[in-house]
Amino acid sequence: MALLTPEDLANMTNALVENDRLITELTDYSLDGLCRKIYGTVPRNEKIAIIPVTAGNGIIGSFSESLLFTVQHFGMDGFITENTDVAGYYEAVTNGADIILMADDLAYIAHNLRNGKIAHNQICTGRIYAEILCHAKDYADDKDVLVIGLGKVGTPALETFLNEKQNVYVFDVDSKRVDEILTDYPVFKYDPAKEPKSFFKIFEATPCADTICESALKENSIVSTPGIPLGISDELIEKYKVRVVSEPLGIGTLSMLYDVFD
Ligand code: NAD
Ligand code: 2YG
Ligand code: MG
Repeated sequence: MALLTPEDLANMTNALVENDRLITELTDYSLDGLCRKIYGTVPRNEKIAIIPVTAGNGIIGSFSESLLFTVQHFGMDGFITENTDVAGYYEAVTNGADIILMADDLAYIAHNLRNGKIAHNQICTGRIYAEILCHAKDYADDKDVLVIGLGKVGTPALETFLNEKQNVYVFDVDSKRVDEILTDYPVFKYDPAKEPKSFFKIFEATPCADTICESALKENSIVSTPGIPLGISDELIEKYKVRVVSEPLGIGTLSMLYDVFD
């Protein structure tokens, strides 16, 4: 898995605020309002503990701080434990934490200690970035959506689109993965070389740049993408007046928290 770097998180606070503004413009829901709608949950003064984890490649500078910013920005009560790992877990629980946020190199989870619910970042990130497109008010009647990247984030996004009755077109550089997806889900293959098609709604979750080609775009397309780095060039954004929802950590984190709330 591609790991976040402190550079990815350098502008995270501004990006979260700016993306919340854009999501509200596109959907008429603020980010927390959209989470409330799709999960049917609300925060109830839970105390959220963020535990830094040293396993594997270790602490990522600004990771815990970015989670704390997200929690507090949306009016919730959070703290970063002074200790890391197991000692941090003990500190969190003995200090009354209701929800634990912690990540190693393989999994970033939210665990609600009161109701037992657990959430995984990849699933919740795919889901919220997909729901943003499903709720795009300008394109409520256009059901076609392109999904680029069919991995651990893209697959739950695809499932969300199908649940929301969208027509899903899929692309991945790994043709075996495309074949698996075509076998398992009622989706269409997107093949820009043989059959170009353009979309108002594009979801992207790959670790590569420039995955979104010009022929996939329409004037005023919306790209909703957790992928790092960004999959669309500045030139194409400008040329097609594309609105891009993209932020490295906070949107997915809020989605995880609403997934484990009551
Ligand atoms: P993954 O490795 O499980 O899946 C990535 C998929 O993209 C693979 O199927 C791969 O074959 C495909 N791919 C790679 N290059 C491609 C290309 N050029 N064109 C089309 N498909 C291509 O990874 P993942 O866990 O699904 O994560 C995807 C991206 O999302 C990563 O960049 C990850 O860092 C990022 N991510 C961001 C957030 C966030 O909050 N912004 C959260 C989780 C993951
Ligand atoms: O506690 C810490 O500082 C570290 N142990 C956190 C490690 C997180 C590793 N995971 C990633 O970098 C991501 N691919 C998942 C994070 C979700 C948002 N992109
Ligand atoms: Mg995010």
